[in-house]
Formats: sequence, structure tokens, C-alpha cells
Amino acid sequence: QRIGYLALTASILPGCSTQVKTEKIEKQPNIVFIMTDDHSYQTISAYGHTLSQLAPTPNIDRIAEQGIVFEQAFVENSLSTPSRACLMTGLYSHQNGQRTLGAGIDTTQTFFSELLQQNNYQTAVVGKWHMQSEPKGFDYYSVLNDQGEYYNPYFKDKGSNGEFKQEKGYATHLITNKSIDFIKNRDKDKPFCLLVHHKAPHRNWQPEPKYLNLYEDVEFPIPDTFYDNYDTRCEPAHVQDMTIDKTMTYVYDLKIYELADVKPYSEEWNVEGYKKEVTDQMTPEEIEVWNNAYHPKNQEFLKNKDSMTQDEILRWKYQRYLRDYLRCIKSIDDEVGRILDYLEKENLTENTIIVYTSDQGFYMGEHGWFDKRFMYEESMRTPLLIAYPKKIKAQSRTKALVQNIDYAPTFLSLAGIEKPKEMSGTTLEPLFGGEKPENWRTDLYYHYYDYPAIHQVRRHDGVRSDRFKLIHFYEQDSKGNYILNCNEFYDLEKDPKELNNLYNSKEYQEQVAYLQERLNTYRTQLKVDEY
Ligand code: SGN
Ligand code: CA
Repeated sequence: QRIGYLALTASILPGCSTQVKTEKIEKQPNIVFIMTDDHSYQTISAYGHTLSQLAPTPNIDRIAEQGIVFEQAFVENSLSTPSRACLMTGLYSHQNGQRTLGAGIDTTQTFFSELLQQNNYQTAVVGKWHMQSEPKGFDYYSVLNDQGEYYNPYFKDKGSNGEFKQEKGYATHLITNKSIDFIKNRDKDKPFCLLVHHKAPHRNWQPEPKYLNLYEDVEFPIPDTFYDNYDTRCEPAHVQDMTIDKTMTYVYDLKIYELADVKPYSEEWNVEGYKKEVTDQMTPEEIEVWNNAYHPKNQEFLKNKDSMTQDEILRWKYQRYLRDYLRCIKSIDDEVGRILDYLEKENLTENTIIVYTSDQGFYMGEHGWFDKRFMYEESMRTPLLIAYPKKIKAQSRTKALVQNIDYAPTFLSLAGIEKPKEMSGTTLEPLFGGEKPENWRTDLYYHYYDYPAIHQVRRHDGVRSDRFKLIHFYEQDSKGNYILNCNEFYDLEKDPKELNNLYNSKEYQEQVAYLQERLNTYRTQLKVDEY
């Protein structure tokens, strides 16, 4: 077994150096990886978006102050379990098996946690695991049931024979408690790797009791693309099912339980459904606090609703959505602060790499949407902030293209472990100095597979370079004939909001052809089997 130190210089090896230098010893760093579920970069102050100025995230920003902000961090497949599989394996979805939300990960693949464990690390994962297979390569785990619940959630611990037990409290807080307890109780002679996987701010955005009224007086600005009519696009943007206008439900998403049995809203959600999905796991005291918060606001809305225009109603829904979402973020931010405080108090900051990210991005009303899945910026992009004082200069930023398949190789390289040859991702360590190495990748591959499924986003793959994006939406019938075969191309510098599909524009034929060639190369080299 290895001890917790790595000899860095080769000078002690015979024949490597003429002079024997003082042996420089470096300790394997601890890793604290905090990943939320559906947290948009638009709602983290360090990214400077107007939304986050109204609802700041001072604690997540501490990571930015101490470290590096990745301004172009992306996922390969904007969905929970696929993203988690990319994280664990450093492989693209078609390589690790987890293409859709329900597909199982190929458990014969190596998880980076196993390699850390074999190389001296104590490993743990707490919170949303979501994949059907048991966490592999962890000394300790306490994971939520599937998507998990916000209030008094059920956890399954390692060694509990698969049994879930309900715990009292709010998920974001409980997950942090368990995380801190793991650090507290660890073997202090060994490095540790802790994955803190929050449930929040996943749909249906249930805030913590103390924040149920936060931001009630704040009016969040409507995004420029809120009324997008998807002109110039292929069919998928038109036929998705994820608009605030039509898809978001009054009862489940917007918590107007007063409408539960009122037609036409009773089709999907009635009082029973609301109780089951929203308040079922709350204590009577929590239900009272919850109802006291929502009821007066709901009454106010219902009083005015009949005299409101469709657009006023839509804007009201947007405000309720944003407020609840950002209330969940407020709890996340508090709890990130608690972890950072604990690491500081224990003098662990210097030798710990702290990562903050999300399993993908999210629409905060851009294009009229919530949810994710599309290769457009808001969902393909994800927040990524890393602090590691030993190697990362405080307050640095980078525009280098990075992807969620890079986490596993990064952790391995930091721990001094050689990356398995088959891992597709690449370590982010060369970017830590703030400079982008000349040979850094110039584009990324994306592939979304989960169709037919909730929200009805069609399958697509594509390439994103620093400036351009090519997307190919596809579907073939059983004979291999295309039912859907449509391309989009965006100039992100001139059109960062992706409103103008230039695929057929004469002016861009050269750039389109270049990205098409890159896409073909990815498909061939990565052995992609559908597109
Ligand atoms: C649930 C949500 C969807 C969401 C998926 C995937 N519906 O099905 O809105 O897209 O999860 O989310 S809900 O009615 O159950 O809230 S993911 O983060 O796990 O990928
Ligand atoms: Ca998610």
C-alpha cells in the first residue's frame, strides 16, 4: 500500500540527476467535489449575470475568490444520470452506457473513485447518486432514493442492505451534515475524496422553511429570449414540452394547491396528487409554515387572475418560478459556506481541492423554457469553480473549453495516479495557472439521446468550438430512413443567445463545413453509433 506522500522530483533516482536536491515531497490533496442538481451558471454571482446580482451567492463566490472560474465549462449530455456517469468514468455517454436517464451505467467500467481508493484515498459520496447501480469505489456512502426529496428525505447508507431510512430535516442541510461528519470522522493519516451531491435546486424547487418568503419583493428581469418564437430553427425547438407558459403546472411546480381540484387544472394534479408529491413528507408543523407562506400569495394571484392578460399570467409564473428556484439556491449557498468554514477551521484549505459544479445547466426562462437537455448554451454549459491554493492563483478565470468527462482525469492526476488509457477526458491541471496551453482542445462533442421522454427534446449531437456551434437533430425509422434530419449553426460571438440559425447562410459555408468535418471526426474516432 502506498503511503500518503508522492516523491515529486526524480532527483533521488539513480542516474536522473547530477546533483542530489533536497527531496521535494508533495502530499496527495484532499478532494471536495460539490455538485448541485440543475444549478444554472446564470444564478451564481461569480458569473456576473443580472439574476445573481439580485440573489447573490456569497459563499459559492468564495471559491471563485480563492480560485479559478471556468467560463466555458460544459457537459456532454445535459441530463442527470448521464452527467453523473461522465463524472465517474471520464467517458462519453455511448462509452459508459448511461445515454438516457433510465439506461444503466456499464458497471464494468472503472470509476475514478475505485482508483483513488486503491491509491490510499478514503472516498465518500453523499446525496443524489441517482444511478441504479450501487456506488462503486466508496468507503462510505449515504445516498438519496432516486431523485430524492427536499423534506425529510430517505437515505440509504453503505452496509444497510439496501434499506432506505427517513431522516428529519431539509435535504441540503442534511447532505452537508453528513459531509462534514465524514470529514470529521476520517482517518487523518490518509487523504480523502468527498462527493457532495445535492438534490437542490431540482424541480419542483421546494425551498427551506426559513426562506419561503425570501425575494418576495424582488422582481426578476425577464430574459431577452423569453418570447422566442424559434424562427430559423429546426423542428425540435418548436415541439419541445418545457415552456413556463404551457408545461409548468400550477399545482406541482407553482404550488397553487388551491387550483388542485379546479378545472382545467385537475387533469394532472388534484389535491391528492399535490399532497403526495409536495407535502407528503413534511411534518404537520412544516405543512403549516408552508401553507402560511404560499396561501396568502396564492389568494392574491387567484383574486386577480381572471382580470390578468395571458402575458401577465405568464410573467407571474416566471416570478414564482424564479423566486422558488433562487430560494433553494440560497440554502445551497449557506451550506457551501458551512463546508468551506469547516475546512478553514480544520486547516484543510491549503491541501484540499474544492470544486463547485452542477450536473448540467438550466433555463431560467430563456427561450421561454425551464429544464435542460438541448445543446443550447444555458443547458450545455454548467458552472465550474475550483479552489486549490497550492496550484491555482486566486481570482483567476479561464475560457478554455472543458467538459464533465474531465473531472475523473483531473482528480487522478492530482492524486498522482496514471489515467487509464481508455478515459476520454483530459486533466484540467494544465489550466490551473490561468494560461491556456497552446495544444488545448479547440472544440467539444455533445450528444443528447433521451427521446421519447418527458419534455420531448429530440435526439441530437454536435460540436461547439470557441466561437461556433453545429447541432444535428436526428431520428431514423427502423429501415434507417431519416424521419428527422436537421442542422443548426450559430455564431456565438455575434449571436450569443442563439436566435439566428446560419446553417444555410452563404456567408458561413466555410465555417459550417469545418465544424461538419470536426463532427464527422468525433463520430468516427469515438465510434459513435447513432446520429
Ligand atoms: C424529473 C422532472 C423533469 C426532469 C427530469 C430529469 N419532472 O422527471 O422535469 O427533466 O426529472 O431531471 S418531475 O415532475 O419529477 O419534477 S434530472 O436532473 O434528473 O436529469
Ligand atoms: Ca440535473
